[in-house]
Amino acid sequence: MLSQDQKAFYEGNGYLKVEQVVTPAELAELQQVTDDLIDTSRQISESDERFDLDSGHSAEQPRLTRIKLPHKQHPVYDRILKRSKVTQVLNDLLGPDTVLNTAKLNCKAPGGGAAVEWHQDWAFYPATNDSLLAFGLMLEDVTEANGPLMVIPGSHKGPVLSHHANGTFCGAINPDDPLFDRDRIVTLTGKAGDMTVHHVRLLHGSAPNRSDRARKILFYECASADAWPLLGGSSYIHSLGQRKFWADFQDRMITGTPCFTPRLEQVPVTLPLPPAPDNTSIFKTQTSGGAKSAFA
Ligand SMILES: O=C(O)CCC(=O)C(=O)O
Repeated sequence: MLSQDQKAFYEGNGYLKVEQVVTPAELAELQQVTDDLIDTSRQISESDERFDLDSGHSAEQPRLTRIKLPHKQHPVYDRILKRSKVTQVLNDLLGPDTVLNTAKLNCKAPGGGAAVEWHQDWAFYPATNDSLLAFGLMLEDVTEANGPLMVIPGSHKGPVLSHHANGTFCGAINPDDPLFDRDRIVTLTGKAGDMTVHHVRLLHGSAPNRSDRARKILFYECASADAWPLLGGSSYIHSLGQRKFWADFQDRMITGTPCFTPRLEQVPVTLPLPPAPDNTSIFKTQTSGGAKSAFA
């Protein structure tokens, strides 16, 4: 699926955009299922295990920051990861044995949908090696105005910056950190059906949605099967007992064979502890953990 040039680009820059990775029929199905789920959220007035609500959410006007664990809410999200061109991109970048750590559908509601402060995913979920990446499949067109993902090319090869504020894990870097080089920011816009890939150590963030159109990106956080998590910032997998973990793990294998002898690499790790007062999502971690905003 990917050319040698695309693989080399990912290796050097830590990110990649793959155009039209899903077929029009797959995209239409994903959009329909997502719209139906958003419709269901009209029935609730507080965030729950399925939805994170944005301020201003109401039955008349549903506003979500996130659909949680979409692959557990409808099989189409699981199928796209396990049996589509997305799967081929994954194998091209991580090899034959791959596992899903988690998935989320970040919806930035029109007119203010929350920013995601600059961070490296690695700070949330360090592992025995850093063969991990996140896909961002665009379910709507993403423009400069509706809160696109922004990245710092090559930062996956640099240091892991502090994601603590006042001694607490706040899930974001300090925008005044001298190692944060705003001049090198690249913005990843695209059409519905395009997909971004970012390495687990790449610095990235996204601005609020300043447009009148929703921004819906389906994120899959994937790993090589030999990269075992040390501690996830807030992932449900760490609260499962061994038997439930095992059953869940079988569902999370994407391709190939599980690996029970983790590859241990010399990687920089700071555990995401102590946790922020509310660590139920990245938005809550950053807000309640006292992260300084780069977008204020
Ligand atoms: O939704 C976004 O723009 C970025 C999301 C992200 O980086 C994350 O959830 O880790």
